[in-house]
Amino acid sequence: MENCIRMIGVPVDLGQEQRGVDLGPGALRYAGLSTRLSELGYIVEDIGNLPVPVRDVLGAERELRYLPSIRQVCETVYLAGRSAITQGFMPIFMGGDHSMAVGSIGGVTDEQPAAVIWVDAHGDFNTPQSTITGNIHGMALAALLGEGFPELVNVGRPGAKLHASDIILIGLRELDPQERLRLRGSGIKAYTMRDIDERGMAAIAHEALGRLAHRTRLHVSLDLDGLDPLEVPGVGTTAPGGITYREAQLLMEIIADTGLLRSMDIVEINPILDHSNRTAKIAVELTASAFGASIL
Ligand code: Z70
Ligand code: MN
Ligand code: MN
Ligand code: MN
Repeated sequence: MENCIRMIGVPVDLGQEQRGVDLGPGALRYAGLSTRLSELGYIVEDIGNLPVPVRDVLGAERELRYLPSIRQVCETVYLAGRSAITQGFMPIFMGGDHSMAVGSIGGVTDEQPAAVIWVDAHGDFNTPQSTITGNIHGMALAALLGEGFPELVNVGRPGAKLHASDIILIGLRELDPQERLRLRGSGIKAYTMRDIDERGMAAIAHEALGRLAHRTRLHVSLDLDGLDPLEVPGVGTTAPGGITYREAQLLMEIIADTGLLRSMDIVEINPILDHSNRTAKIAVELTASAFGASIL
């Protein structure tokens, strides 16, 4: 059972403004995610896409930033994540924007806690008070720590789903002013691009995993905008100066070595802004490495 992966599509684009991230699950399927993981020896089950309302029919929710629908999607994702774990599967949640992580990380921690490595250019640590854009994908991590909209904080079960010590951010380079202050006061360990440049990804990956050693299960939340947009152009919010493909590969390989990876999010892929599905192809390779693919 250690050997079974369940792919779960979450075509949600309600957490941000750019059109196209709802096409992420299809892009990952076309890029061969299932085949690539099967080749590694996993039994892979794709359960298709979870029901997500299309924003074009949600006019009335626009002013609410689609909070009611995002909450409903996250409840559904939560149940799917919890079921996958209790049935012995390792779920891979294919986004969609990062708002869905409120459900996925909530669901996979329903029975047992997990540590999270959150790869992102952004902190996603805004609250309704600190946000500039109002976009809920920029609030996902805060909600998981119990801060912000109660509708998100209480998805699946009441209250925070993670402790600050359970999370490591890697790839950070763009924070809103209030978000920055919040993150500095949070106790969350974040490795910025400066840290990666100065110390190298290998040192950071090993140190990060050491800091998470109090947990026996690991979840990777991979926002593709953590990578450099020169290599990964198909994301909604591009931030220059990101993690290289090679650095990301190394991080995933070092994560795989722990044998602790049990679940993963792949989010923010925007095939409309991409070139020949390159971003999804890179995401497939990174996922394969996280699940144990090695060169030799
Ligand atoms: C900004 C906001 C964000 C992802 C962009 C950006 C947030 N801090 N998150 N892309 N995944 O709108 O709150
Ligand atoms: Mn994000
Ligand atoms: Mn991001
Ligand atoms: Mn983004």
